[in-house]
Amino acid sequence: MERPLILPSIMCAKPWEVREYVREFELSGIDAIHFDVMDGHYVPNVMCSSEEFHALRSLSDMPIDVHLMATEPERFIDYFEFSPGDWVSFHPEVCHQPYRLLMRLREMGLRAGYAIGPAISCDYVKDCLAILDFVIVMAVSPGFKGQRMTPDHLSKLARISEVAASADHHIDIVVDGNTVAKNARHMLAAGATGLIVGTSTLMKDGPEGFSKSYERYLDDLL
Ligand code: S6P
Ligand code: MG
Repeated sequence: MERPLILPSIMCAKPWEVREYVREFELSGIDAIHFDVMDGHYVPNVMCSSEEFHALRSLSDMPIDVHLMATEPERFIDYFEFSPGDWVSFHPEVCHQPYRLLMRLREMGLRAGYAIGPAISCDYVKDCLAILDFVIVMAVSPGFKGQRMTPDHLSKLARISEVAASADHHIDIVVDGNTVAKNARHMLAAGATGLIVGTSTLMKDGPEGFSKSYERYLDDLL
């Protein structure tokens, strides 16, 4: 089995741990830093501003994966100075013109994705297959770290993976939420190609343990 993409979720770091975590991420060779923007409207929580995004960028050139948990995500794009190769995803059901926004992100040289929450139709993926670079499939309701995988997540993930596999280009399927090894094995079997890791896995013990836990986690999965 191929190594899955690993994307640590920076909202799971305490502010004073961010610098050291970033150093650990670089040593470990993770694939992108997951950055959760929460607007207090689409989700009942507020997290990760554009200022914090720019501070993070000043620490590292690694790609940043911006997950916009925001109503009308199109209004947020201009606040971020993205770099080519960054990832940006949004929840299509709260975007007025999701197709147009995906196209715009791609034209900006970014990887464009949907984030699909529980209870949100897989048809969003089907209808934009030609222009999606990745899909974040949420194993939890968006808004908080430290939640449990929903009981029907794996079957939904399998349905989305099957749809994505019918595209004529590669679409990454990345799971967000509660990706502990015992869940992640099933997630990979259901077609996931990437895992967002947070408090339930590699970021529960602080930055010191990250690289070791990262290796152990991959050994457990492969
Ligand atoms: C949740 C957010 C996520 C979390 C991540 C936390 O709304 O989109 O990216 O940060 O899921 O991971 P964990 O291991 O605490 O579930
Ligand atoms: Mg997220």
